[in-house]
Amino acid sequence: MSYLNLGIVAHVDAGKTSLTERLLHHAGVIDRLGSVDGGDTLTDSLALERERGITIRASVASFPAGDVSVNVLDTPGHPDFIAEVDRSLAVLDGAVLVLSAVEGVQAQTLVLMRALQRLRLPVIVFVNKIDRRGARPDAVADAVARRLSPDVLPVQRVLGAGTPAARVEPLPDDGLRAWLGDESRRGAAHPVLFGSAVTGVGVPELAAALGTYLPVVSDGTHAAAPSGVVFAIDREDGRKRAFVRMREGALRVRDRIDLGHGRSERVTGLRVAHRGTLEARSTAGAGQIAVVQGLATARVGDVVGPRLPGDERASQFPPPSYETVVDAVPGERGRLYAALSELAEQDPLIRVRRRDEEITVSLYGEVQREVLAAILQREYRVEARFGEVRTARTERLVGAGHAVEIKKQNGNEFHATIGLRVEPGTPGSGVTFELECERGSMPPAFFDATEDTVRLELARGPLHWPVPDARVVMTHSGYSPRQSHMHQKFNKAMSSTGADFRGLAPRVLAAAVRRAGTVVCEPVHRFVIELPEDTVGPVASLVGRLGGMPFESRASGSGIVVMRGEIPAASVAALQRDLPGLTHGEGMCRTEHDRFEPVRVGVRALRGGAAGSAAGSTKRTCSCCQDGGGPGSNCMVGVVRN
Ligand SMILES: Nc1nc2c(ncn2[C@@H]2O[C@H](COP(=O)(O)OP(=O)(O)OP(=O)(O)O)[C@@H](O)[C@H]2O)c(=O)[nH]1
Ligand SMILES: [Mg+2]
Repeated sequence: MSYLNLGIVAHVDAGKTSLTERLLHHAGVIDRLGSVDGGDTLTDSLALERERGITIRASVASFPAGDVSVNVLDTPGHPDFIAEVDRSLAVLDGAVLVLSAVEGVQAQTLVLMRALQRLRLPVIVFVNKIDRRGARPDAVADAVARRLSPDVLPVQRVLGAGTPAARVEPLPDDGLRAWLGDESRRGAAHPVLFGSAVTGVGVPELAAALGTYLPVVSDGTHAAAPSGVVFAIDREDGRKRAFVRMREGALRVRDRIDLGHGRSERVTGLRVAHRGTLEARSTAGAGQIAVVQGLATARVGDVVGPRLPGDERASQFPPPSYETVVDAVPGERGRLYAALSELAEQDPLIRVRRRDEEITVSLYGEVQREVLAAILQREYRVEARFGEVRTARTERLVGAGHAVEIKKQNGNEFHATIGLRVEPGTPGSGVTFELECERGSMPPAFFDATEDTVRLELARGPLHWPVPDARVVMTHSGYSPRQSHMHQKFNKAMSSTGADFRGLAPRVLAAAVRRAGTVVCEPVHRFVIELPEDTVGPVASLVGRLGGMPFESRASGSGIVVMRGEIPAASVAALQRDLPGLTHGEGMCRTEHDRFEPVRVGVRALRGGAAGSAAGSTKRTCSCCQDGGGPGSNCMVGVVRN
């Protein structure tokens, strides 16, 4: 058997779910054609998706196309749910990039095409909605060639565009078709097809094109050890399920599999996507999507069994730039935290932090927040109250700092000696913990207690934002061995316990961090704006007013200018809001997280240079920070120094 794992990707509302429904109907997998507007498609199955008419979770269905079994992943188009697309991209053999023949190339179309190109994934471009009034299939095909990739070739033309009678006709094969097949299967060129997910025109042709222009995987030998990648986690009746794209070998019920990091689990149930449903099977082979039960510790991104080249891949999209505080009625906070942690397990790009009574979640935007609130209420029966969405800031160490406390000296009431030196870590390096003292000088449990506490405490720096990157070195250690008075039991008052190290470490760390000093950083986005030539001046001054900086504006022909630059993430919403008014509705902007940069006081101007940060240039002492600062205060920047 041959398989094709196919992603349907596009800007929001281009028609991915409608097209998926059509493909399933055409293949005879569903008898009755559902519609997004009627809220009864197969792949938008969540109640929330049906009510809102948008896709929130990627979902899998399977249909036959010739002798190929296609697993289709219908993905969300709204940028707040980009993490779903990211996870799907990890397991695809090819994609259909859908455009609307009316709206043409849109912001998310460009973002997605770039990610597909980086991954060298074969792509068929499908120009949908040719029946809708205002459809301009030829102009859209030109825009695809100009803005997405010059290596595209339309293989059809459209007759009667913009009317319900619109139809497609194959272009004569001028000898290029065989070449296009080869190039397309290796991701180097892309055919352009047309159609309508509403009238069904062009859908049989698209189904037939899948096997021609996209590579298929044959399930090959079952002799190899089973190997695959976990790309999604969800729960069914409270039981965790892992979605695994099989790469090699065959996975069987009752197999014990290695998930890495010393985790070994037994498969207790197995299903595969088969036609419109998930069907119980005893094995799943290469190319199939297996829904596996029993993997209690599985996480998205885990490699099941032996690692193969390409299994480990970085996220194609930047982390969320926003966050919000979440609260529940007293007594429900524990349940709220448990629910959020479960949701974060399904979506690794959501980070949940808890300090004292405050729970914070990171987010891509407002729509994601609304959806999260609805999921908490319906699936977990927790009434969550969300604060305002604000940019997720971080603290960066400015220099090195050192602090030591010796047991039972100078007011140290703990049976523990801890010395810690902190130094700035390179952005993105995370927290590292090293020992400069002898590992054998103390029971390992006390080192572990110190390290765990350090990591926990760095989740909130002195200005209350997380310190994501730091090198922490333990320079001093000491403990009181187990002892007791004659004929008495172990005496806690005389001997060290883990609690002594957990109690002392926050104090030593805080002193070291205070000496090092921290600066508050905010996410900065890179932007690309396409706009009419006569609107460059007003748009450049809008960008400046919002604290951003245009770096270059380049004419790209036909009166369109491409402006590049950077802007604080906090201003992106205002830029998106004001752009249409300044550009006769024609301006199009996409932004992408670039880096964290120290927040400026007063003038929110960024440096004129390219990427890179200059923490040193923004060092200021701010009295309000020393009083606490952080979220909720008016403070924009703070360096706390002893
Ligand atoms: N006229 C016309 N309307 C279409 C066509 N395809 C989809 N639509 C309509 O466009 C709207 C969005 O369709 P969806 O299929 O939900 O689009 P989507 O890309 O899945 O949207 P998200 O998943 O939310 O990103 C619905 O109202 C559809 O009925 C088409 O070919 N022609
Ligand atoms: Mg959809």
